[in-house]
Amino acid sequence: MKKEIDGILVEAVQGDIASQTDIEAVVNAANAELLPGGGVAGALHKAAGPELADAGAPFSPISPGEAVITNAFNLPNHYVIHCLGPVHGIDRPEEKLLRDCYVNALRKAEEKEVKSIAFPSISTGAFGYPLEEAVRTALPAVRELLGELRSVSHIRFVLFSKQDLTAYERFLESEY
Ligand code: AR6
Repeated sequence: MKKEIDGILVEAVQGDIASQTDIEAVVNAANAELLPGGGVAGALHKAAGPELADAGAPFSPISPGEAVITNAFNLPNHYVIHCLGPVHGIDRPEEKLLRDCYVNALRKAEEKEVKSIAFPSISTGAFGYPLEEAVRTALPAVRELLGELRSVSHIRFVLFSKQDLTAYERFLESEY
């Protein structure tokens, strides 16, 4: 589904974050070392090639809530914005740390004058954050920044499963 808010296109789709050919910056649900892993990080590093880990090395390790930006190498995008989400039940305060990921990723995108950005559902895989709770943090965090964005005019949430997409769509329809 798509919505236009404050002149910004906000959409949620089901898909693979490594295949967003029309998007300038993709967000990685990274590990602290900015190395290949499973899930989103695995898919992005595999598609980008080994240069992505080399580009992340000078920033490593990053802290929960932090975002750093690198080139995207063989991905069909210009940039990867690497965010370390909180591990559910361990990194606290987890809601703030998850929120920081989205806010800091958008700030990095604005610094590079990025026009379009795609987010995966940070922390809701290996890091165990319940999807419904993550939706109620991620979507308001982005919503509150929309009015401040000068460069970003297209925000896409890329969900791996139909069930996750439905949760995003419900929130976008009723609360946005
Ligand atoms: N495209 C879009 N979404 C995906 C993809 C994909 N290719 N693959 C998985 N998802 P996760 P986290 C969904 O585990 O919880 C890594 O090993 C997945 O179903 O990628 O932040 C890193 O190295 C889930 O809904 O990220 C870290 O150690 C969501 O993306 C750790 O996992 C996030 O799942 C980060 O864990």
